[in-house]
Amino acid sequence: MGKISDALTKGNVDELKEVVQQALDNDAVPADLLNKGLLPGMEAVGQKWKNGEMFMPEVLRCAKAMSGAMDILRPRLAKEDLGSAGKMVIGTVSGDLHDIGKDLAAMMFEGAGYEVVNIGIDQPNEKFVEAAKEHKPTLLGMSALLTTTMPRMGEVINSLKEAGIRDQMAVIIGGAPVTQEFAEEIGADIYAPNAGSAVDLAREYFESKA
Ligand code: B1M
Repeated sequence: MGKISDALTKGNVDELKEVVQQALDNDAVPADLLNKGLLPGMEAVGQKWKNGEMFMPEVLRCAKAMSGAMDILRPRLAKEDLGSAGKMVIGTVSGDLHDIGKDLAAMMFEGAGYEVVNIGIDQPNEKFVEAAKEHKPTLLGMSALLTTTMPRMGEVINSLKEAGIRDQMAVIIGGAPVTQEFAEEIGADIYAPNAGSAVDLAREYFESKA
């Protein structure tokens, strides 16, 4: 497990894939590789980032390595091993093409064990609602980088209410121009100032509701 965490925190995509494949070839339990190797590794990356000990290009490399390892592991994991932390639908709102922060947040959630459905950029309000109906997430995430597209977030929340499904999920929003005040104004449950803290904030939110 140490080798897996090491390769992950180094952001070494090929080494991590190789170590994970070797472990599987040696009959390691897939869920153990996830829970005892990859997830603690990704948690360490998140912490280092929050503490300013790691910079974004390194975090992106680690997240990419995590993603590559998950591609190998996913088909080997029993359904019940996945999504134990919850299910998330995430996208960038209509009119907005920025995806780096959104993808970073998606990878952090995937790294934390969420099953993530990333619906992409420039997604019309109704696509969020359709995806929420189809995937029944515990968490719906929206990203906006433009002051002109931020209002779409509130509109999506209103559409979720109209569809009668708003209470079935928590809504988390982020993006450079987004603020806590704005989140409260539009009735989002969680505002995440950065992708590193998003997972912890979601965890705290769900714990407060439990
Ligand atoms: Co654009 N852009 N851009 N841009 N762009 C900004 C956002 C801008 C601030 C630049 C500026 O003028 N200083 C400005 C917005 C001004 C405003 O509205 N206040 C701007 C503009 C104006 C535009 C265009 C209109 C430019 C033009 O064409 N005239 C145009 C709009 C296109 C459109 O969307 N319709 C445009 C286009 C582009 C590119 C396509 C060239 C490119 C995007 C490429 C891509 O995403 N694939 C781009 C880029 C790269 C930027 C900047 C330089 C960098 C954005 C970025 O990726 N940052 C940006 C200036 C800046 O922010 N310094 C700028 C890194 C990323 C990790 O940070 O996305 O903030 P960020 O995500 C953070 C947090 O916000 C948070 O976590 C992340 C990591 O901590 N977070 C979440 C984000 N989403 C989250 C979701 C969560 C949780 C946390 O949960 C759901």
